[in-house]
Amino acid sequence: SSGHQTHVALFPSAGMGHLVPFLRLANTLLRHNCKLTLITSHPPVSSAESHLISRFLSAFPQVNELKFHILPLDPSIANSDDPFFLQFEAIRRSVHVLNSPISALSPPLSAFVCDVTLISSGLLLATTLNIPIYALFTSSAKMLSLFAYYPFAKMSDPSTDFIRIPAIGSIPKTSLPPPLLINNSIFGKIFAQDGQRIKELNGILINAMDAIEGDTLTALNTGKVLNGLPPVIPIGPFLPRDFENPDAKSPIKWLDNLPPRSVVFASFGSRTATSRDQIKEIGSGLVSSGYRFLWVVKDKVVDKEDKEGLEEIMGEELMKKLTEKGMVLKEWVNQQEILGHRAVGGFICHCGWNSVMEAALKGVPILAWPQIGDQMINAELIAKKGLGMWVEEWGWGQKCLVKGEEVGGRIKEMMESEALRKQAAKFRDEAIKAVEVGGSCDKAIQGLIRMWSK
Ligand code: BUP
Repeated sequence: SSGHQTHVALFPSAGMGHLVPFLRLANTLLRHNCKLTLITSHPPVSSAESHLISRFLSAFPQVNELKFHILPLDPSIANSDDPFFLQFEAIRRSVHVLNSPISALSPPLSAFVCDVTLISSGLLLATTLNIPIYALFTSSAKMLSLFAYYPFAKMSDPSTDFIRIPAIGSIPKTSLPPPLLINNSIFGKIFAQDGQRIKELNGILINAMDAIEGDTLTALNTGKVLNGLPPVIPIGPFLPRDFENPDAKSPIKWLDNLPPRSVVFASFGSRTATSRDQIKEIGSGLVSSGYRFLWVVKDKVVDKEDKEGLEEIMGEELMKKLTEKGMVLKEWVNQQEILGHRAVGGFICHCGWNSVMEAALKGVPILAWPQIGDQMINAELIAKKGLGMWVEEWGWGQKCLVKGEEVGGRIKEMMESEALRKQAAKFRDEAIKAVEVGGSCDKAIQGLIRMWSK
């Protein structure tokens, strides 16, 4: 095929929420016979990232890994305690190191795809090589519209509590990623700097689909959000792939013996820790819901530091009640397989965008509980589209304490909602259509490769 000579470099940034979609895209490009160079930053923040990269590289030995050692970050600019944000910044500041290894690649690159937090860095590299450059946007199209419009938003205007994005609507400032409200935060600076340069890209790839965000995608692509944006190309839903399977013991056998839609799956994503007090309330909420549950607990932000046993975290009494009705785990699980299991009927989800799209692909309703970042914007979106419910009063999961009784009640509400179940099933059907041979996703990828191979 004409894709044979197409050589694409992929440059993800830190965190599983960024790495996972890059490797799923990589897998798709490999299926279309592209040659790939994967740029990996060392050392990575979490073990989850190192494990996934090794699994990917051993499944696809033909992929060229370009290992790149990040330079230590000057502590005076390290005004954040989020290890993933610090890594974003460290990668950005080390990127010149890549100039010569990238120019030396053979065959020469046909295209460069960088993370959304690496747009300035990617532009620097791609411009010297004179090749097309794309960003992979790792969140929703709604979030992309904020990213594009942000440099023009009057953030500091005290007379309004909203940001009004043309053709999209108003987003309350309290729903924005919290670092955007803090002066000089790393995240805010990246957002402003890279947002401004978005027009210099050849295109933006996004794990989105028309069935969920058609209105926003159209607004972005017709200049209604901002004039002069490059094409926004929806290539979602990304398909989870076999190489992602962890070696850890699988809860699937446990699920196999349970009735359809009888289990609640609870997970709060890969990059936040739940406070001890909130863990206990969630535990009692799950027990009081009356449903069976599968719960992935994260007690530390970075997995390498997450060492304490469940018994110690929960206390003996709660642990006993939990194990009577459910399964509680502290290790990385195969989320896609769990969501796809017939026994799972609902998902308490932090609304990281990958997880939202996985739930849509499997037709599982969501009880949204945003923790940080873009997650509240995503939560609002899925509540509006009927893929899930969102209890606005709960606020940011990292800031409030929600009582167990309340959690239990909302779980019941989600599990019993016929409307949510129907709507989620509708999205699943649309998602399946999009990824079929000849579907929207397939066509978009083929179009890109054709363009790159010219
Ligand atoms: Br935790 C966990 N197993 O145990 P998101 C996550 N995942 O497969 P994030 C597992 O990691 P941000 C686990 O399926 C998804 O593909 C999950 O990405 C998978 O959220 C990915 O959902 C996590 O986008 O942060 O990483 O918490 O909001 O920054 O994307």
